[in-house]
This record gives sequence, C-alpha cells and structure tokens, in this order.
Amino acid sequence: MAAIRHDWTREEVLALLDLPFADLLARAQAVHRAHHDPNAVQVSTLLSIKTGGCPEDCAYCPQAARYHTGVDATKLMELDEVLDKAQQAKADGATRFCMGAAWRSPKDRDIPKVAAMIAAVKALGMETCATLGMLTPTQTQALKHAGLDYYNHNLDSAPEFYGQIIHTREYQDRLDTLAHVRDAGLKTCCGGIVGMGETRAQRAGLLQTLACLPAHPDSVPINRLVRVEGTPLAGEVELDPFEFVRTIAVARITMPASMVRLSAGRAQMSDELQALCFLAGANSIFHGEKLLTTDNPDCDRDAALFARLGVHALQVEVEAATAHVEVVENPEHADA
Ligand code: SAM
Ligand code: DTB
Ligand code: SF4
Repeated sequence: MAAIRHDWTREEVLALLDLPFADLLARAQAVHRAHHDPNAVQVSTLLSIKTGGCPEDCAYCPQAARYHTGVDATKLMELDEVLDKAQQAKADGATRFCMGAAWRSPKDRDIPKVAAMIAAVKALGMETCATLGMLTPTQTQALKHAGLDYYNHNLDSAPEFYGQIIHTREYQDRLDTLAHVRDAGLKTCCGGIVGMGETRAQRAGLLQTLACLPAHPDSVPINRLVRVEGTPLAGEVELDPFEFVRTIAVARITMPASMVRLSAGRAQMSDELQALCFLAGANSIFHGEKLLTTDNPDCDRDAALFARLGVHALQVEVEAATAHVEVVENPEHADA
C-alpha cells in the first residue's frame, strides 16, 4: 500500500506530471491495484435541481446568469420530480445520486426543501450527494442530519490561477466550506477542472492543494473543461488528451485511497481515451445522458464500454434507516 501523505510538495507533484508517460502510468497502476479493484467503477448520476441564473462569474460555467449560453434559469425542482429521476438513475445502475444547484450559496429557506429531497433519495437505498455552493456550519449540519453522505465542492484550479477564472469569491471561501463539510462528518467530493488555459505547473498546484487538505477528499472529480458557447472559456484551446490522463494518474498517486472520478468532458472523449483514464487510476464516473446542463455519453455507449473493458459497476449497499454504507463487489454486473 502506498503511504497516505499530506505533505506533497509542488516540486514532487510536478516531477510526477513530468515523468515519461509509460513510467507515470506504471506507477499509477501500481498504486491503483494496491488500493482498489482495478475493474470496478463507481457510478453516480447527476441532477440539476436548480438550473441557471447563478450570480457568480465562474468563467467555465454555462449557468452563470451574466453569460449568454442559452441555459434558462429554473426554480428549485419539486420533490416528486427529483424522486422520479433518482428512481430512474437507480434502475439504470447508479448507486449515488448527486443533486446540483446553481447557487452561490443556498438561502436558509431552501435547506428544508433540499433536506426533504436528500431523505427521500436516501430512502431509495442510494448514496446521496449535493453540490449547492458555499454553506454555513448550520446548513451543513442540517444536510448531514437529513441523510446526506457526500458534499461536492471543488477547488477547481490552483490557488494562483483561481483569480483568472472567478472574481466573485475567494479560494479561501471554498476551503472554509470544505472545513464545514468535514466538521459535520460528511464525506467530501472535491476536485477541479483542467483545460482552462492553466500551465502544467498550475495543474500540479491544484493536485498538490487537494492532496494536502487535512483529509484527502473521499472522491476527486477531475473535469475536462466543456467549452460552452457564451462562456469566456468557449474558445479555449483543447487540452492535450495525454495531459488529461497525466492529471488523473497524478491524482491517483497522490491520493491513493480516494475514488478518482473521470467527470465532465467524457462525451467529447473517445472510448480509447476513457480506457487510458481507467488505466491511470480513474474509478468513478457520472452516468446518465446529462451532467448538469451539458451532454454526457449515452447509457448504451457506457454499457458497451464497460463490457468491452470487462469493467463492472461498484455495488454499494445503503441501509437508509441506520445510514450505514457497506461496499460490496458484484462481478455479475460486468455488462451493467
Ligand atoms: N454552484 C455550485 C458550485 O459552484 O460549487 C455547484 C454547482 S457547479 C456547476 C459544480 C462544478 O461543476 C464546478 O465546481 C465545476 O467544477 C463544474 N463545472 C461547471 N461547468 C463546467 C464546465 N463547463 N466544464 C467542466 N466542469 C464544469
Ligand atoms: C463535478 O466535479 N462535476 C459535475 C459535478 N461535480 C457537480 C458537474 C459538471 C458540470 C459540467 C457542466 C454542465 O453540465 O453544466
Ligand atoms: Fe454558479 Fe457553481 Fe456555475 Fe460558479 S460553477 S457560476 S457558482 S453554478
């Protein structure tokens, strides 16, 4: 087993990113196999429970009100509709349901509504995740109390690059919410986006910051920028696919026990590139034909890819009454 370290230096992380590709993948595979079943991939489904109209100015985001991206702002979804979507996601093989809202931070009056959604999804026997923006400690505790398992809150970039992407909040705001999430006993889902014009050294900065958090995030989503027309990053040059794989590999090496999620951008990737990401240590995906507002691969395409690679969906049993979660492997789901 690789040691779980929280003292990675920038130089060490950059040296990993700089390795010859074959050496880097061999190291990542060794760490991956020591800590995880290399043929099991955890499957989450996303639902946008409140879309668009966001006051923040994140340069990548189609949901920021100030950009003209064609995304219409909606109200918070009704509980019944959320439950229908969660049931569908479960039937399609997802074990975790992640509810996302285009908020800078929720209002206190929104919390009971989201709490009811969390409790209802949990009662289906699914793991629950939410991503609602910045939280206060009291809001975080209320979500935990409702049965929330994971909170997604990304650092998104290196601290020194953040100011080029977002001007409406500080990096420290993100770190503060992550601290509230850990303090409430929630699992953290925290990663970033690559392909926003950052340098390799800045990708090292993101990975080093994630790996030096007080606890490694339980789940580390690595998003490849989806270039959405109307956002300031729409014309960004596409990141070299091998550089994306390197980022996954270094996330795997620096955070050995975490689930590394091959997140946004899969619809624009070939099957071969996704397979390289799994070889580099990715072991989680978003499943279902939409992310929040942009496209994700068709379910049929994912099922075919899993079957071709001999990959099976990681099975998770959730006892809603006790909120006890047990992970069991089920190889019968090879063609799920
Ligand atoms: N508003 C909340 C927040 O910002 O934390 C939650 C929703 S926000 C859409 C969740 C994450 O989606 C962002 O942190 C970012 O990593 C990712 N994201 C948004 N737009 C993206 C894009 N165009 N490409 C890749 N990832 C994106
Ligand atoms: C994460 O890191 N990626 C997901 C999830 N966490 C919330 C969101 C991706 C959004 C991509 C753009 C969109 O579909 O609007
Ligand atoms: Fe708003 Fe989140 Fe999009 Fe930023 S990433 S504009 S906070 S929805």
